[in-house]
Amino acid sequence: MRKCSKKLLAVLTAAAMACGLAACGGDSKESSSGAPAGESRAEEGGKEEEGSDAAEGSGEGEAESGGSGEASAAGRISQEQITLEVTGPQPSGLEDWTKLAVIEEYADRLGIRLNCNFYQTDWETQRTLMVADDKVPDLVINAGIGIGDMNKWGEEGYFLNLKDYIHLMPNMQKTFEEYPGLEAFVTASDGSIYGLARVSVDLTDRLSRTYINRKWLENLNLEVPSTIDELYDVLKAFKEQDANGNGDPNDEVPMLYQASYYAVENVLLNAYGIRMGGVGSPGYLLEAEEDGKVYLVNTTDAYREFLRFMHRLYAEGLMEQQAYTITSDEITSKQQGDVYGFFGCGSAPFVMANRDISYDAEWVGLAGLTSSLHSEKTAPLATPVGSSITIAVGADTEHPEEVVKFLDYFYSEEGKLAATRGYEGVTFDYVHDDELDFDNPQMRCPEGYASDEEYRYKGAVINTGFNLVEENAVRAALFEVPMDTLLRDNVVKTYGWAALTAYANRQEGISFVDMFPRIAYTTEEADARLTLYNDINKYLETTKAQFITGELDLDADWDNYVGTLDQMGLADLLAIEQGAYDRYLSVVQ
Ligand SMILES: [Ca+2]
Ligand SMILES: [Ca+2]
Repeated sequence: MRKCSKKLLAVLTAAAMACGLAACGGDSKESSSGAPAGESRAEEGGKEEEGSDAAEGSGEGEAESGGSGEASAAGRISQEQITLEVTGPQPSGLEDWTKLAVIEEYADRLGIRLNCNFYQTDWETQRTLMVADDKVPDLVINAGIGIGDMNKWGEEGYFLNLKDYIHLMPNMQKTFEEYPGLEAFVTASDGSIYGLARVSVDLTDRLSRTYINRKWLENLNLEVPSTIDELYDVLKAFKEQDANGNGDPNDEVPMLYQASYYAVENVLLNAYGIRMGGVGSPGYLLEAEEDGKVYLVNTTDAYREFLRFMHRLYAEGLMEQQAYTITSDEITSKQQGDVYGFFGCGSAPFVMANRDISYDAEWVGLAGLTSSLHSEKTAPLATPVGSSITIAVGADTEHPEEVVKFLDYFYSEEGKLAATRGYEGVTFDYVHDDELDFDNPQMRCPEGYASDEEYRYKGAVINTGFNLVEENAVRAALFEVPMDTLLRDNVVKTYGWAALTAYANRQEGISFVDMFPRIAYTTEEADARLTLYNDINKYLETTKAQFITGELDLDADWDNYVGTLDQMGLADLLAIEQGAYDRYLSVVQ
C-alpha cells in the first residue's frame, strides 16, 4: 500500500489535496536497510580483473570519435537519435567519459546518445538526494541500490516498472529463463521489477577455488585425494615428512586457513554434503529442504562433523595455527617460502604468493570430495546473481520504450560484448586462440594507453556500467575444451588457476549443485533482520573458532550452543528468511 506515492501525488495535487513534496520525499529517509552488514559475500577476496590474459593488443586501433558507422545486428533502437541522461558513481578507472568509443558507437548503431553525469565521491548520498529531490534521470548505472530500497523507491513511483515493458525485452526474458534466480531476486512482492542486478555466469567465479601443492604430492608420491579421509592422510604426510624437500621435515603447514582463505571450507563442507553459501557471512549457512523449509545448517549433525574434522586438523597441527591472527603479508611471505600445502582462496595461488601466473602450475585443483556422510561427488555453485541493483530507469523518462530496448540489448550476444569490450574492428578484434581453439575478443591497445586493459576502461567502454551479463570468453572456453587440453603445460602456465579449477570441477562423476540462492528482503524485513542477523552471525563466528581451536567441546558444549541460538531468536530470523525464500520460490517455480 503506497502512502504517498509520486504517481498518486500528481492526481492528489490536481485535486488540490495537500501533500507537499517534502513530505513525500521524506519517505526515503534511510537507505541502509537493503544490504545488511557482510552481505557482499560474493565479492570476497579480490576477483582479479581479467583482460590481461593474452598480452599484446594489435596497436592499430584509433577509434577516437565519430563512430564506425556500422549498424547493429539488432537494428537501431531509435531511428531518430535520442539522448538519454545517465548518472551513477564515477566508473572505476575512468577519466573522461566523452572519450569512450562506445559513446559514439551506441549513438551511431543504436540511435542512443548517452549524456553522463557521474559522481566522483559520495554516491550513496547523491543517490538518496536524487530520489528525495525527485530528479532521477533516464538511467542510473553502477547504482549499487539494495533491493529493499529499490522496491520501495519503485513503489513510491521514482523508478520505472520494467515489468510493464517486458514484452520489449526478449533477451532479458531469455536470461531470466536461464537464470531464474535473477528474475526471483529482482521481482518485488507485487510482481514489479524496478531494477536489474548483474548476473555473473563465469563458472570459475561460481565454483570453489581450492588448490593442493602438486610438487609436494609428487615429492611424497601421493595421489590427489578424493575423500575427506584421503585428504586427512595427505595433510598428515605433509606434516610428518619433508614435503617441500628442503631438508627440514618440520617447516610445512599442511593447510592454510585464515579469514581471507576460508574458501577452502567450500570443498570441506561439501565433503559432508553441505553447500557453502548463505545470505550473508560465509559462516551463516542456510539451506532448504525439498519441501521449501529453510533451516540453519550450523546446527546440523553434518556441520558438527565438519567442525570435528577442522578441530582435528587444528589439534594435530595440520592447519595454520595462527589462523585467527596471521596477516596477509605474513601469508605471502610464507607462501613464497613454499610452506603451504593446501588452501582455498578468492583469487589465485600466484596472487597470494605475489608471483606471475605461471606459478599456478605448481598447484592442482581439488573438488568433489566425498565422505561417509556424502557419497556423491558434487561441486556447489555460488549464485550468479549480484548482491544489489546495478541499473534502474527513472520513472519520468520521456523514452521508456527506447530505454528498455537499450537495456535489453545488453542481454544479447552483441550487446554483452558491447558492454564489456565494445565492438569488433573498433575496440577489439577476434584473435584465434590456438591453444584453446576459439576466437577470443581481444581488446586493442591504441597509442597512449599502457595496456589493452587500460584502454578498456579509459577509452573503450563504461567500466561495468552495462555489464548486465558478466561473461569471460577465455574462462568459458576452459569448460568446453577437451580435458586433455587443460593439462597441457602451456595452458596451465597461461591460464593458471582458472585451468586448474576447470579441470578439477570437470572430473568425471562430479555434478554441479546450486548453493542457497540470493533472496530479496523488503525494507521491513531487512530492518527486522538486521540486529538478529548480526548478533547470531557474530555468535556463530565466535563459537566456530572456539569449536575449531578446542576452547569449546563438540560433545560437551553442543547442546548449549544450539540452545543459545534458540534463545537469541533464531526462529524469528529463520521466519524472515523463510518469507523471502517463499517469494523466491513463487517466481522460480
Ligand atoms: Ca613436514
Ligand atoms: Ca620441509
